Amino acid sequence: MWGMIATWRMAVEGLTEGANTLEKGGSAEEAIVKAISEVEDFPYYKSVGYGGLPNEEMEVELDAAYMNGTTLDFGAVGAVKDFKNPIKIARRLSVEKANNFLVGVGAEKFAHKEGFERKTMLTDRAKIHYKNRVHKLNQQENELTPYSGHDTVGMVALDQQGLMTAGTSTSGLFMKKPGRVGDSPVIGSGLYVDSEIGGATATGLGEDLMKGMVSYEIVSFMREGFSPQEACEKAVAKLDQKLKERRGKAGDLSVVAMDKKGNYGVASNIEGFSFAVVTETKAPKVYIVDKIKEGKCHYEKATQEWLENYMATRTAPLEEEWKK
Ligand code: SD4
Repeated sequence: MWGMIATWRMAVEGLTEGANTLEKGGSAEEAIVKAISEVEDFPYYKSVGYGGLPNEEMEVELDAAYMNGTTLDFGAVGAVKDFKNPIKIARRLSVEKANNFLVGVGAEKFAHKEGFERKTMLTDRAKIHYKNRVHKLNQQENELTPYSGHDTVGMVALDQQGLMTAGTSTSGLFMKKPGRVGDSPVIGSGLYVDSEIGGATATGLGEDLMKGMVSYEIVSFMREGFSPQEACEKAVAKLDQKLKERRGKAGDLSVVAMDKKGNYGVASNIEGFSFAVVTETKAPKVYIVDKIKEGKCHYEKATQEWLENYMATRTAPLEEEWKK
């Protein structure tokens, strides 16, 4: 059996590429790096790689992580500027004996020394998003939340040899403070994988996801014998409830998981979360997830209309509201 699951609709092209590798017997490591790089390179996805949304100072700072579920090696970068594929830097760091998680200037020095490709990651389109947001902020109080339809990519892959891997890549929260690092590169929170059990990855409000170390929690539930679907539902319901009880509200929490047999699961406390999945027996497809209700999360295949509308809105010309 082989398979791959990922957060959000935008992962499906990358996932399809990754599936080609897995189908031919390629490794889950190669598949995930290829799949996530593809998402990073696509300029219209607003929270990943090239075209990612900038921080408060209009700079794109990227977080990414990679984990090998057999050796438990991991590599991660935080707040990295102007490198084309942060996931590749994370993967490279995973083979170091120490210094596996580097941030800011340190991460950039490492990437430069290792010859990773540099690229200006701020696009004209992202600048318009930024200026429109500043304009709105000047008009009204606005809380820092994940961009609606936010797009952090998180993936879990299983190959024919039984290796499982997980990876994430994001520009984090739109308008974050310079130097802010979210949950995505934090092992246990943004992602976790153990080839003997399964893997999970999360997207949403990093500051809340980290309060529950949600990916590790899901893998722990799977270790106890819960299916990936039950494990995702339990982890999201538990954290959502805890946050509401103790803090009065819970941020966006969405997760996906796959076990070592290729069974998968998903849960979210928001409407409109989407995910993509492929297995040996199922072609790559996108599903739309309903908000968790009474501990259960339902999902349905995305309609053709939804898929077309998604791409049309992502690529539509942007209005420069700040000029009006
Ligand atoms: C973060 N979890 O940096 C990320 C944001 C995210 O889709 O998932 N956006 O907090």
